[in-house]
Amino acid sequence: MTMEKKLSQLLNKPIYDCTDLELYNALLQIVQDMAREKETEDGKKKIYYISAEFLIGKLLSNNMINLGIYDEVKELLAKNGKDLCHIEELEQEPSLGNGGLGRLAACFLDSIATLGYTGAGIGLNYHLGLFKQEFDQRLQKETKNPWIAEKSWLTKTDVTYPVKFKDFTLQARMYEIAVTGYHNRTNKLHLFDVDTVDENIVGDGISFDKNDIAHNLTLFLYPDDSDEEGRKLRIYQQYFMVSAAAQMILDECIAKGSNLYDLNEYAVIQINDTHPTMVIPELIRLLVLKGLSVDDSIEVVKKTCAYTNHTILAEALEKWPVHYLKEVVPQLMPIIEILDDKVRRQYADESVAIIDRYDVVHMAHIDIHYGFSVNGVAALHTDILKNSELNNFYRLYPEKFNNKTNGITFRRWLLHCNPELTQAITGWIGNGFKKDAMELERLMESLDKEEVLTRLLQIKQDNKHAVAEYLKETQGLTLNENSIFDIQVKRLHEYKRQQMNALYVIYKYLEIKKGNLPETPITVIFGAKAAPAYTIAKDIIHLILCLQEIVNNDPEVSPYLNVVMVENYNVTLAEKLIPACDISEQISLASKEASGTGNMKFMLNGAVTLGTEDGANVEIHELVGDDNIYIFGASSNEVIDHYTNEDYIARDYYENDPVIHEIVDFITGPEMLAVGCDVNLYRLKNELVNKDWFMTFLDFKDYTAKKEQAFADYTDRMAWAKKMLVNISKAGYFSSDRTIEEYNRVVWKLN
Ligand code: 26V
Repeated sequence: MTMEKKLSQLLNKPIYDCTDLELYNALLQIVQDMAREKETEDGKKKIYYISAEFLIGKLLSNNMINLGIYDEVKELLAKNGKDLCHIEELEQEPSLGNGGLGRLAACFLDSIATLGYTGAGIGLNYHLGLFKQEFDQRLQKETKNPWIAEKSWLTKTDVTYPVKFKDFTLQARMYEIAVTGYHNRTNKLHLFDVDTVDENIVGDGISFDKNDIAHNLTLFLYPDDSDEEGRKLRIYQQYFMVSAAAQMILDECIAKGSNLYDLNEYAVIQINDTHPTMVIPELIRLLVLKGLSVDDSIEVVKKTCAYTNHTILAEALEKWPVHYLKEVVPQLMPIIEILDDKVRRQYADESVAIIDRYDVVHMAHIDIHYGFSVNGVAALHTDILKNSELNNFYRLYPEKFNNKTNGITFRRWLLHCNPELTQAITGWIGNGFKKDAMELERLMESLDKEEVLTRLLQIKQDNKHAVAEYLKETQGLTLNENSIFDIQVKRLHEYKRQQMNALYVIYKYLEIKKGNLPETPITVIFGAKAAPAYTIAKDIIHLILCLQEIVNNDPEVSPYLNVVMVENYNVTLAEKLIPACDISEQISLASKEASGTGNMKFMLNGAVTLGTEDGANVEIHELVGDDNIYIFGASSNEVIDHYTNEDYIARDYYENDPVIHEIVDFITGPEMLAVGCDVNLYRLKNELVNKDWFMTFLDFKDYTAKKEQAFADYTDRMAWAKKMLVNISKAGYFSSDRTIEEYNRVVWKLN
């Protein structure tokens, strides 16, 4: 049946008479039916990717691309006076993730299905997700972010598992979202939920009773953990997720014929950071209940679980006090004690123990001792894990450590978000790159073709226009389409150094005031959410919003410099901003950004990176060469030495460098205090001058110099277009298909 017939049959009227919502609902159903047809019998061994986050983004267009009906539907709608873009606007973005780790999980699910592997994602069905960000008086306010509509991608199932906590038991109900592969099979994302969850218990903003577990369990992703109830709620969530997951996995494997001793021939479990770590003791507990000895259970689980580390930040490596676990999931403590006891018998080194002398459980240590693989997410990150952060473990188990440099799905981050570029590339090198991203290298042959370079510049201009229109319409923001788009979008964290970019804005503002005008106008664009309890991060947002007010309203400055902070940065906004970007800001303090994946998305869309030698920037640098990236700042080794020697003194920079002094004083100067809040601005200045744990001043001078260089180079449009083309053509390595093939070859070994 033609698509036209399918649609009009479902809707019972001609397409041109339908509302966008009717069309959205009909397309949802058609896509779901088509996706279901591509569900295939599971292979013997299956990869279970367990993660607290799956930042999947809107699904309609991506699913249509993967099912091969996107162009047909778009044209059909256009023929009937309907715009697919408007229909897409009706879809709510599921807010099931926070940042890179969650988006990575979503890209991986796409690649697992695209490569035809038997696999599933397992997570939680947060009703209000990560909070929605609103700006009020130039401060971040958090509100709830509901996304589940009456008709959505989520399918309720009859499958439930009991999850027992100390004083009560909850039923975990399984929901499913279809994961379509590109011209391949459909897999599933399983999201567990409790029927009793109640959105009405949420009061002001995102506040709610943290003790009311039956009603709050799956309301929010990362509920505030600044108090004990909040931390225990995280444990409730984590155990709920992994207990349901473990029961489901065992059921599936038994149904396929496993005798449980051979579990690893049927299942491999990838533990995405430490949030799902309790799946290890939980599986052991369940195997023992099914009759295996404790020792056998441990050996089986050891062969089945693999762990990915996504950060070296100490505060993100989870540690739970024994008494919390005893109050929430007492049944796990005897197992964790056995696991600790075995480690202690084998290794005298206190630093690798699971339960430390303060009675705190180190979750990552469970993963490393009782999993068969430990991987970092970029070459430098894995080296740092091996040589410093986890060196004590690396010396015990060198064979477990491996690197898997992150990747991104090109379906979403090129085909969907940048159709004009996709079409142009297809014209230049054919369709092959859509299945084999390495074919993009063939674009290198066009480096001297003027028509290719001019077209690239035109596409960038069109994408700037598109995002400018969108932001005008949705957020009332005005962007200068003829300026350089310099973009930093990512979670807000001091190590990512949005504050350094903001200091540059002050520097440039003062320069323009002095009469030093840039040749091409510049728009510095930010997008970031700060964790609700992270005070300094919220102060940095305040700083940026105040600068936006001052700079954009100063008639002497605004023709040359603008600051834009988009509200509620999410996947949907990323898809619009990334194709329009000229300069991709990847300026983390070297050693701190495990990989970054935004850096890959920007590169693929023809932006040039301005960054430190950190995370995957190192690999981008190697691929594109010195001329096609702007690298600055201290190396990771230098930074690590500064931490070891405790010799970075921020105040010395402030006192000895007149440029830094003037810029930092501006933060609490009269212009800022006229629009900002003195408590926040003084606190931030004080933090920078007296602490600056992430060494903003260390790299500031070099950053400014390289940024100025990039802006100057931008004026030679043809030379710049060549840099863009080199970046696009070398991006193939960062396809998540490559990453997933490596996971499979080295870790999962699916048959
Ligand atoms: C951060 C936060 C902040 C908000 C409160 C809760 C919470 C929990 C965990 C984390 C850290 C999660 C680790 C993470 O997201 N790492 C990122 O993983 C990406 C994918 O591997 C990688 O590209 C990024 O460099 C890394 O920061």
